[in-house]
Amino acid sequence: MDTNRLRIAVQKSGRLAEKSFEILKAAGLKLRYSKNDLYCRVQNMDIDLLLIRDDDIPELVNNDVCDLGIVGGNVVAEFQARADEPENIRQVETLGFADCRLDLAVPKDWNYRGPQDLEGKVIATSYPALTKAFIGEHGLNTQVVEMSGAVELAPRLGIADLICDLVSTGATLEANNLKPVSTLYSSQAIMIGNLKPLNEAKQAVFARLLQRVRGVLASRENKYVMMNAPKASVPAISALLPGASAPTVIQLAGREDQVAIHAVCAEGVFWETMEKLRDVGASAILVLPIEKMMA
Ligand code: PRT
Ligand code: ZN
Repeated sequence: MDTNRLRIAVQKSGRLAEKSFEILKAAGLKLRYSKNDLYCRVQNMDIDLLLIRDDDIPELVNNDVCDLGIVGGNVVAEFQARADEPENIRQVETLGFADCRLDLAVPKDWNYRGPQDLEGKVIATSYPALTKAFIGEHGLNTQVVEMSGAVELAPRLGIADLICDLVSTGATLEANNLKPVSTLYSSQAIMIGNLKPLNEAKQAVFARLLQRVRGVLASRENKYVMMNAPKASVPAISALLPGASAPTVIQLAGREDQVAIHAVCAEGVFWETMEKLRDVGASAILVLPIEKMMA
């Protein structure tokens, strides 16, 4: 094991895998791997990827086998809620994909009024530690049955009265005649790291990687906006540009009263915004994606 190469744990296949690779590739990592590989050596940086099941990622970062991991916040929260001893994990960055919620869901015909209604009931879940923490907080006498999958079937099979499961669109609950009543945890993919300081070589690679990952995330959120306008409209236009700091104003050649305005907008630029810009005098409005950003 090369102690100077940064090791990152990534889900091998599943809901996180593709987007995790996408971010790393966008950060400039040259990756070559095949479906059966458990390990991927990055060709142009001192980084190795370990391709594994998402459930194993917190533990591998916690015990220092990997320096970093990309995993759902829900899996990390469950790991932390389960741990008997303090763990060595920290969140490095939120990555803005794989959004979901860990919800309590009950049969649709329940008239759920609050946690007190869970007294004496049975909850099926793949997240027993987070579920028990919720029960503990509310001082309830409620039983938890751990299931590794198909949790949504539990009420129908008579295994449990209700469930605590991940929800994104809500279609699975709907299909099983269940409704969400309470959110225990709001999740997205996160990058985690070990608390122990890295050696000098790894720290340098980590700093570079993190700056690039942040640049990738920022470039996704930001748009480059350009337009022409009469000089007098500049204040009104600046006020309309969402999340933009001072725009660049350039004199148009041969047009005394006309300028070009360029700005990086930190929020979405919608058709409504473009229509308002046009109403205050802007023309030839362009909204462009940004490929890379570095502060
Ligand atoms: O094989 P491995 O163990 O690595 O993968 P896995 O099967 O355990 O996990 P995977 O790939 O399914 O999910 C990985 C991570 O994706 C989760 O830990 C979450 O952080 C995130 N994620 C985002 C989701 C969902 N959305 C999601 N909808 N994980 C699971 N679901 C399931 C949910 O359990 C339920 O069965 O999808 C169903 C609900 O979806 P909707 O759209 O019908 O509400
Ligand atoms: Zn898993």
